[in-house]
Amino acid sequence: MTSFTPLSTFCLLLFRMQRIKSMFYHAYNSYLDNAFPYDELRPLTCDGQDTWGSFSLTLIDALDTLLVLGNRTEFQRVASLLQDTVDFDIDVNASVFETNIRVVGGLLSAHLLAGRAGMELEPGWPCSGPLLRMAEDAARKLLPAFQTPTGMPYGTVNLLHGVSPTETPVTCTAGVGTFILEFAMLSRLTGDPTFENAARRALRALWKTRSDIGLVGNHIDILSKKWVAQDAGIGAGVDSYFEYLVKGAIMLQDEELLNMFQAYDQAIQNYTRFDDWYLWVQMHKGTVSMPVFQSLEAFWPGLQSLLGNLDSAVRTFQNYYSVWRQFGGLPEFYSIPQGYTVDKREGYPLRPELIESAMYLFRATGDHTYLQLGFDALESIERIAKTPCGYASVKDLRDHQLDNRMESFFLAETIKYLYLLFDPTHFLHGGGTEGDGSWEEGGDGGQCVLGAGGFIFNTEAHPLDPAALYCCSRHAQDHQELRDILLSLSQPDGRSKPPAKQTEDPPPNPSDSIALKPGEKRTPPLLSCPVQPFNARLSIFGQVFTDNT
Ligand code: DMJ
Repeated sequence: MTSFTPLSTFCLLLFRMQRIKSMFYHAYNSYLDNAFPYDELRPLTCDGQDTWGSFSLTLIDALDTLLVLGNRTEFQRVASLLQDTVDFDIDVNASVFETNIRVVGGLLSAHLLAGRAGMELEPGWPCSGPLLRMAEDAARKLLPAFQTPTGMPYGTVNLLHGVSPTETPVTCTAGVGTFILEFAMLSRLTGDPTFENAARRALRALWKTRSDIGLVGNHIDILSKKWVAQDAGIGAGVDSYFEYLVKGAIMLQDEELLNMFQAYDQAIQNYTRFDDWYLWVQMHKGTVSMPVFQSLEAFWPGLQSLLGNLDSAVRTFQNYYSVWRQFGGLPEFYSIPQGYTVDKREGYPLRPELIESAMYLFRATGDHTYLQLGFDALESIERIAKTPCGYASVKDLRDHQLDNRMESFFLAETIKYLYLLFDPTHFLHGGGTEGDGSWEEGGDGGQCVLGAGGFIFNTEAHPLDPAALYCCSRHAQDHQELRDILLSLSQPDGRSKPPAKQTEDPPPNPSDSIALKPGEKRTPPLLSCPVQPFNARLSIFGQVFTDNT
């Protein structure tokens, strides 16, 4: 497709890429001027606030977007600034899910792109480096959440003290199953298998809880393994679990993950699909509990295209695009039978999912419908959400009221996917074996070829390079050999013992499950999950999420 792009289309694409750059810098500069070091910009009051932690989240999340837009000098400046200013040793209750996808994912991706960004690389990169150490540091803070009898993590962890004894054991499905990409990459780069093992243990435990008809619900008690919210669907609370099974299978060439997804997909197609929409159904009976489309579901056509299910992906995309055209954005919830928004769910917080699907489908089909969606999105966001100080979440798509919030995913994902949609030759689309397509340096023996096989985007649009997994395998082997030697030296008879076999479900020490010391002051944390607070009582009536008024 790219070699035959007519000149007029080419110029149009270039023009749109420029506009997206301007959008990015309008928001980014405003964040730096008015909100840094807080997590997020408040675009109506032109100041900042901490939201998901207290780690300059927007800057971490936006770091790789700088490189995507070609700004190597600012990438270098910010990478150094973050190393000097961000500290994860803080007494903050953080979402395990959000910290992983935004912070660990953002730092890992920036680490892997550091060579291309012209950063000075330390010997051993990409198997070592300051951004990798930061990612590892952040991920280590999350590990106490995984020390549970089931291996499924708590939703919230205190970065300094670990999991509070009063922490709720109820978390959403995505909060259990969205770790394998970042944790496996971390383990393979650093040679420490702890992260990947934790993610796999959680995935296997979750898999065992599926219903007889092969579906999972929305919120689970990670201690009792009981489903607390039994609505099964592909949207809020579940979405990235399925995404990580597919992308994990691709990135790690892992059949177990693919088999899991395919079994789920069969049940999803059987029970939840209706006219190429996906409804919410009761996980044990398969009866419809909510005939609603949620904006978070719009990632699904993109995921289907990764699996080659193009026909179905195209039809579902058309359904979702019709909702976009109706409102000039995607409302959080859309009632399919009524063809209208759902009460209290009329907002559009500038989410990326439909644009993300458009990017994949444009690459797969070359159909200009997807460029049109990108153009519509660009125009809508400029018209409805732009403020003198950034871009604001739309509180209500019917009257264009705004909220004083700019989520970090706007710069990490929405802008990035828009730009990549309009730049079909971007290095992140992969396929390059020369020039800009690959990057050769570092790794064990200096034979690391990065970027030649494409990238896998984590659920926050942070590109991960599957080729890097192989750069550090010798490094990991050396680590293992060193560990074995140290172990053998510590044996009384000096003889080496064979390394202990990794069990699938290692029983944790119960005292490890809570890292806070008795008597310490704790704030009862909110139920935490990717999207919104959850109220089990309302879920019984088929309204999965609480009214946030
Ligand atoms: C992002 O943080 C991630 O894409 C997550 O998987 C879902 N929610 C937001 C974007 O909508």
